[in-house]
Amino acid sequence: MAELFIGGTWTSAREGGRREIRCPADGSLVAEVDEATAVDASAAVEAARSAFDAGEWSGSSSLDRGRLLHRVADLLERDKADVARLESLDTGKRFVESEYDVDDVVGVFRHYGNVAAEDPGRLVDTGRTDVVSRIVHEPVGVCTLITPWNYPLLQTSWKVAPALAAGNSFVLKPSELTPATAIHLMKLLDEAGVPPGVANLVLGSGAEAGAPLVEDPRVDLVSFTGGLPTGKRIMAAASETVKKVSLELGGKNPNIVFADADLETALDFALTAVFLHSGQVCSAGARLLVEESIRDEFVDELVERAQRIRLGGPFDEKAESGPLISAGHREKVEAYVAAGLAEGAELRCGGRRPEDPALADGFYYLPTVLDRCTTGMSVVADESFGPVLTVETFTGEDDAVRTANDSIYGLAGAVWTKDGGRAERVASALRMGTVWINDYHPYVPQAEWGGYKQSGTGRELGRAGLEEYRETKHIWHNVKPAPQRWFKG
Ligand code: TXE
Repeated sequence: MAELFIGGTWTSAREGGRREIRCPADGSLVAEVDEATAVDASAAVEAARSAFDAGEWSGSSSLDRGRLLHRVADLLERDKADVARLESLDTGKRFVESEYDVDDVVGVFRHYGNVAAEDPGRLVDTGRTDVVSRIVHEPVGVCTLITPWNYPLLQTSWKVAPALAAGNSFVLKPSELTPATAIHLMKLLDEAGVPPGVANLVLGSGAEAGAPLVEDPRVDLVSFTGGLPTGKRIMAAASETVKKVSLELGGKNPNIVFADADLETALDFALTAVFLHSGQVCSAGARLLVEESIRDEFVDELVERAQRIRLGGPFDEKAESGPLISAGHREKVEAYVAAGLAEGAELRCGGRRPEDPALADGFYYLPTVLDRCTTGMSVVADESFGPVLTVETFTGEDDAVRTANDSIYGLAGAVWTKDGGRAERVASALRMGTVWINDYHPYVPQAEWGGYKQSGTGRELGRAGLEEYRETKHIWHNVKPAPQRWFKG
C-alpha cells in the first residue's frame, strides 16, 4: 500500500488512485500499486534537492560511491531469482530472458562501481607559473529518470548506476506498466546504504507523474528512454528551464545481408535480431536488407524458421517468445501490418494472432514476415515495436548503405559479409550509434549506446554514459595575486 519511495521512506500517493498490474501473458493480476500525481512528484524532487544540497552523497568520495555500487550488484545477485520473476510477471517475457537481464544489470552496476573514481579531472597548462588551473568533474544535481516497459530494470540500471556513480540525487519514474523491479531496486539501494533522499521512486502515468518531474525547475537533468513522440514532448518541456536532456528514442534498424555472408549464421541471427522479446527491443533488426541475388533462398528459409517459433508464457520452458506488452500495443502492431499490406507488402507468414486457445488470454502476435517492402511504407519507416520483419532488397554496397540510411532513426544496424574491407566501409558509412559486423544485438556496459538522428541525444553506458551525469568545472587559482593596473585610476 505504500510503493512510492520519497526521502528514504515508503509512502502512499497523496491524491492518486491505485493501478492494477496484469501479466501480459495471461491477464492475471500481479500487483496493485499507487499512482502518483504532481504533488508526490514535487515531494520527491524536494527530497532529492535537499539530499543533493546537503552533500552527504554529492560530496562523498567517488571511491566510496563505487564501493556502494558493487554492494548493490552483490544484493542483485543474491535476489536474482526473485527479481527475474517480478520482471517476467510484469513484462510477460521468458523467465530465462529475465535472468539474463538481471545478469546484465549486475554488470552495469559493477561497471560503474569500477569507473566511478576514474577521470577525476586534469591540470591545465596555462603557461603561467603563478596559476594553478584545473578541470574537475562534479555531479549535475537532481536527475529525473524516466524508463520504459520493454527492459524495465535494465534500462533503469543504465541511468541509476551512472547517476549515483557521479554523485547525483534522482527521482525515478518507471513505466506505469512495469513497476515491480524498480520497487525492488529501491529496497536494495536502501539496504546498500544510499542516504535518504538520494534515490526516490514515483510511480504513475507519464502525464500525471512523469510530466511534472520534467517541468520542475529544481530538476537539473532529464534522462528518458521511450517512444519518439514522448521524447519530443519531453525535450520541449525541458527546454523551458534549459535542463540537460538525454534521450533514447528507439530505432528502425537495418540488418544488411550481402550474398557473400555466412548465410547459415546470418539466417540464425536475422531471426534473433527481430523476434527476440517479440520485437520489443529498441535495436531490433526489423528491417532486413538482403542482396537481390540471394533474396529468394534467404527469405524462404527465414519464413520457414519464423513459423516454427513457439510462443508461450514466462514459465513455459518450451516457449521461445512471449506476448506483447498490452492490448493497445498489439493493436498498434496490427495497424502497421495492415497498413503495410495496403501499401503493397506481401505477407509471407504471421500477420495475425495465434489460434492456440492456451494463448487466448495473452497479447500474443505471430512472428510476421512482410516481403517486397519499400522504404516509403509506414511499416518500414516507423517503429512498430512488434514481431514484424520487413524485407527490402539491394544491389551492391552503395545501394545497401543508401537504403539503410534512408530513415529518420539512427540507433543501430548490422552488416553481414565475409569481405572485411566491405564490412568496414559499410560500418563507417552507416549513420548509427552502434554497428555490428557479422553479429547482432550484443552490447557491453563498457561501450557507449545511443542514437544518431531522431533516435536520440547523448549516450548511455561507456565513459560517455558517466559524463552525461557530470558537470565540468574549470578552477583557476592565482597563487601570487597582484594588482594588474589595467585601469590606471
Ligand atoms: O512509450 P512512452 P509507450 C516506443 C515503441 C512503442 C512506443 C510507445 O515504438 O510502441 O514507444 O510506447 C513516460 N512526460 N518505445 O507509450 O510513452 C511513460 O510513463 C514524462 C521505444 O509505452 O514513450 C513511461 O515511463 N514521461 C522504447 C515512458 O515515458 C512520460 C521503449 C515511456 O513511455 C510522458 C518503449 C510525459 N509527457 C517504447 N509520457 C525504446 N527506446 O527502447 C509518457 N511518459
